[in-house]
Parts: sequence; C-alpha cells; structure tokens
Amino acid sequence: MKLDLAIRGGTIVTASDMYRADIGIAGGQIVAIANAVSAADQEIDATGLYVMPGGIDSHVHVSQPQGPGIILADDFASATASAAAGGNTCIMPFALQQRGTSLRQSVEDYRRLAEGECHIDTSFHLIISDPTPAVLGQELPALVKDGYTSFKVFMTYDDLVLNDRQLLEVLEVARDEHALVMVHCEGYDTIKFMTERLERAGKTEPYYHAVSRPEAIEREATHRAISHAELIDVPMMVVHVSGREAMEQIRWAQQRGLKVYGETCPQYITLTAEDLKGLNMEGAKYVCSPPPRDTESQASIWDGITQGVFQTFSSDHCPFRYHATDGKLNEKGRTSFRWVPNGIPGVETRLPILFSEGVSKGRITPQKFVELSSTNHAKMYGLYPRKGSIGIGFDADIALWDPFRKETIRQDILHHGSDYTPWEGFEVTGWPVMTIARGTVVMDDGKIVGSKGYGQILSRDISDYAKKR
Ligand code: DUC
Ligand code: ZN
Ligand code: ZN
Repeated sequence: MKLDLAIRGGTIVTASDMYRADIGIAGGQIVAIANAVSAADQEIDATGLYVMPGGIDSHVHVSQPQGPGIILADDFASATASAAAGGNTCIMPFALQQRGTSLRQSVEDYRRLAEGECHIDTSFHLIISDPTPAVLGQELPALVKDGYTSFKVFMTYDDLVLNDRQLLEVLEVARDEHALVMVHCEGYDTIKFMTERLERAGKTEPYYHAVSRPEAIEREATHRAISHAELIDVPMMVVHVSGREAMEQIRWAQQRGLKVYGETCPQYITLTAEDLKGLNMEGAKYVCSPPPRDTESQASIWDGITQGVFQTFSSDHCPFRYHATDGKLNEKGRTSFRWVPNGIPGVETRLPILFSEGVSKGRITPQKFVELSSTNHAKMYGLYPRKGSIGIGFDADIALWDPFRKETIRQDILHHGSDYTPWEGFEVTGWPVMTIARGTVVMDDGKIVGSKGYGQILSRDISDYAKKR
C-alpha cells in the first residue's frame, strides 16, 4: 500500500510498550509498524524523539456559558489550536444544559459553535443542571444512543447544583443507559456557610476562595457521591481531585470493589493555595475549584497517580482573561472572591507539566505518561480502539516529543485565548515538537500549521468502564 506519511527512527511509546520502529500512515490511519516501512509521500525523521499517542484531554471547558457578564476566553478555534500546540489530538468539552432549557437543544446549539472551527477532533460530554422528567426519561437516553455517552453533574454552584435526590436520579439513568457520570464533588451548603462567615469577617481577597472550600468539604462530597453510586450500583468518575482526603475516599471505594474512578490535574501537583495570595488581585489568576492545596497534598496526588487510584490526568482547562471586566477582574470580583470566576487555562501546558514533573523527574515511566494522558481517556469515554494508542487501525493521532528539550512556560509562547498562564516561568524538561492528527501535521515546532474545520466532532461508544459490576 502506498503510504501518505512515514515516521522514521523514533521510539514508539504506548501504555504498555516502548520500542524503536517506523510508522506508516495511509488514509489518516496507522497501517504499518515495522523496522522499516516503505517510502511515503511525506517523510518525517523522528530520530531521538518519542512517538506517542496524541494527548486526549477529557476535561476542558470551551465556549461554555458563564454567569452574567463573564465569558470564557477560548472558543473552539483557539482551544483546539492551543490543545494541538500542547501535543493533543482530541479534546472533550462540555455541552451545558442551562436550567429551564432542553438538553437536546443545548447540545445542538453547542455543536453549531464547534462546526467548522476545530483544529483537532472534539467530542462532547453533557452537563445536566435541570434533570426534569423529560430530560431523564427521554432526552438523556436518546442522547446516549446518539453517542453522548458521558455527563457531568455538580454538587455545588447556584446555577448547577443537584440535590441528592436529583443526583440519584441521574445516576439511575446512567446505569440503565451505560453512560459514565463525572461528578464535581464539593458541598454546596458548606461552601455557602464558609463564604458567608469569611465575607462577614472582611476576608474577601482571592486567597479566601481556598479557605472557603477546604479539603473536608471536597472529602465529604466525594464520600456522598460514592455512596450514591454504590446505592444505585453504577460506575462513577470523580473529577479534578485536589488532595489526599478525596483521593483516599476513591481508594477506599476501589478497595471495596466499586467502579469508582479518579481524575486529577496539573494544578494539584504544581500549585498551592499560597499562589492565591498574590498582591492586589494577582491571586485571582489561580482561583479554580477545587482550589490547589499544599505540598503534602501534591505528594498525596502523586501517590494516587503511581498507585493507580487515578485513571486520567486532565487539564480542567477553564480559561478566563485576567485583565478583563468579563474575566478575573470583573467589578464584583474585586469585592469578594465569591465573584471571581472559577477556572484556569491549561490545555496547552497539561502534557509538558506531566511529562516534566512525572517522566523527567523519574516519578512515572513514559508508558504511564501515555496511559494517563491518552489511553485511559479513550478507554474511559468510549473512543478506544479508535484513539488512544499506536497500533494498526488506530487513527494516526500522534505527538512527537523531545524528551530532553528544556523550555520555560511563558504566556507569549502559548496559543490559548487567556492573557496569562498560571505557570509563567515554570521550567520543564520534555516538549511536544510535532502534533499529527489523523495523519495530518497540525503543529510543527510550536506553529499551528493545520486548519480550522479539519477537526471532526465525534460521537462515542459505550465504555466498558461505564458498565456496572
Ligand atoms: N469545575 C470544573 O470542572 N471546571 C471549572 C470550574 C469548576 O468548578
Ligand atoms: Zn468541576
Ligand atoms: Zn472542569
């Protein structure tokens, strides 16, 4: 077969293997892996590089409606360009149902925003904020059958929170339809209580965001969500785990044989609550939920990663502009942390941070990096064996990494829509130098060379991880 593309001389890394071989690509798929593949129309020399599955970031927020006057800094074009620059070939943002609206309509509206805009493949989770009988009885089952096989629910936020009964009802539909529920585990009433006490005491700076939602609040909600999942007998994913307390709840559930999964993020291995203490409003740049904790928590998160408590490492990319009245420095945000939008940019920096802190510092193997950054995302959310590995028949979604290249993360080398990065000045060893999406080079040495509209919007299969015990 005539090859469109050959990648020669690199070291292929998968979740289970690491070996020297060439890769042959035709029609956007991997068709050959051999000591030497035949000549191709386009030849890439990967000598000295790791050839890894493109990153899949299964937790990003793009063009998602926020509160009044606040907007996310990334649309589909900028988010997918930024993702590609960071070595990713697929992202999974959330189609949000706003209360009082139809879930189906929300998904269709969201899809329209993405069509023709994406540089790399994209697939939507759903966020359910209003589980009416119509949503539970008709819309959700139909959407799962259409390939929207995962949804997120929140245990906090005025506009999103579900009460325990609603959580149980959503979990029940997930069990019956074999969809996977992602849960934001922080308690609504406890955060509200803490926020009011802090505000009354005049403690309103960004730092108090972290004080208002301590680990106990995350741990309690995690335990409650796990208990609900056990009661309904359904698998569940606890997203963006910040420290030891919630991690231990997940481990406890796993040791009891429950299909409870965990996700963590770069902010929880590199940032701490101290970062929220910047002068004036600088700390707002680090406000996200759950908040970063402390260095002991970071060590616990590494325990969770190396011991297999966490299956996925995602960015939770949720970018706002800092110098913007529709972002971090909105008028109300200056009066209290309560109004500082929650979220930080990270889709482009997720993989260099994990590679550098994990592989380069000897905490994890390159294979574990692939598992955490790509393979498990594909398996967890129904994209495997189409994506998530390097093998015959997989989409040719590949990132070439220079494992020894040193870089300093700076806003001016990034492609996201935000006007800052929480990792300004952060030094990394290991850098993605080329991203290939379905056989097409979309990023070459930091330059976006693909085009908007190349990325497809994917439906997903039911995942084995979502099937009950
Ligand atoms: N939860 C997320 O998953 N992302 C941003 C904000 C939040 O609370
Ligand atoms: Zn969340
Ligand atoms: Zn998120």
